[in-house]
Amino acid sequence: MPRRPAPVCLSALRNLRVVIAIEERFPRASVMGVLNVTPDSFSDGGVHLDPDIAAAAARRMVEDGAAVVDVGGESTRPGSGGVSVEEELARVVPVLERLGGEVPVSIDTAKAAVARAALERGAILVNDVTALRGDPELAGVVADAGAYLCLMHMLGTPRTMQREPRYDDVASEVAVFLEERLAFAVAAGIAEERICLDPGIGFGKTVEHNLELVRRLDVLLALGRPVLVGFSRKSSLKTLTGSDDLLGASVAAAVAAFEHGASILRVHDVKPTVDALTVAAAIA
Ligand code: HH2
Repeated sequence: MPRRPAPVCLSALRNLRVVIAIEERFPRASVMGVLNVTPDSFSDGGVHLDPDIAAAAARRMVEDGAAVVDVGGESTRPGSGGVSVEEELARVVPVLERLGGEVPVSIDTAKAAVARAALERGAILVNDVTALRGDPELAGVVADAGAYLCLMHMLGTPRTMQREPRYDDVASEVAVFLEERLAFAVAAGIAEERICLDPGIGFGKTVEHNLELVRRLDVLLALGRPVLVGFSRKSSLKTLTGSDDLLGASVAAAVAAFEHGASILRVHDVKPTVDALTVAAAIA
C-alpha cells in the first residue's frame, strides 16, 4: 500500500511559525509614518483621501526611512465620534490594495473586521488605540494572524478624553493599565514578543501629563516591552511653542522620546525625524 502523507494539522503549523520579536523587526529607533485616510484627522485630514495619493505617500515614507506606515481610516482626535466599519473599510482597503503588500503597513484600527481586511492584504501590525477594549473579536484576529500589536493607553474615549483628565501619578497609572492589557493580550494567544506598548500622548492627558510620561518612560520600559511614542503634531506642542508650524517641535519630541528609551516613533514628517534620530543615535 502506498504510504499516505501524514495529515497536516494547521494549528500545529501555526505554533511552529517563527516568532520574530517586535524589537528585532523594529530595532530602536524605528520610525512609523502616519498616513491618515480621513477627512478630519487633526493634522493631515483630507490630504490622503485619494487612494493613489495615499499609496504614493506611503511609498515615499518608506523611501525616506520609515520602517512601517500606519494607515488609519478613523480619526481619534479629541471630540471625534467614530465611523462605521463600512466607511473605515472603504477608506483603507483601496490604499492597501494599491500597496500590494510591498510596503510594511500597520493598520490603525480598533475594529476586528478592518484589521482582518488589512492583515489579509499584507499588514503586519495592528495599532489599537483602545488596547483591545473596543472590539471583543480583535484579539483573536491578531492572534490568528500572528501579527504585531501596539497596545495604547487612553483615559476615556476620544469624545470625552480631554475633559479635565486627572491622575495621582500618571506614569504609574499608565503602566498599571498597560501591564493589565499586556496580560489580557497574551492570555488571548498573542505572543508577548509581538507586542509593544504606548503611553498614548494626548489621549486623556494634559500637557504636563504628556511631558511627564516621556520624562518617566523608564516606568513603562520596566514592563519589558518596547515602547512606541506618538507626539508628532499634537496640540501640547502648539501649547508649548505657541507656533502653528509643529515640525521642529515634533522632531524634538521624537528625539527626546528616543533618548528616554522609546523604540518606535510615530510621526507625520518622516525624513526630518529619521535624520534627527540617526544623529541622536550616533551620539548616544
Ligand atoms: N495618535 C493618534 C492616532 N493613533 N496610535 C498610537 N499607537 N499612538 C498614538 O499616539 C496615536 C495613534 C492621533 O494622531 P493622528 O493619527 O495624527 O490623528 P487622528 O487620530 O486625528 O487621525
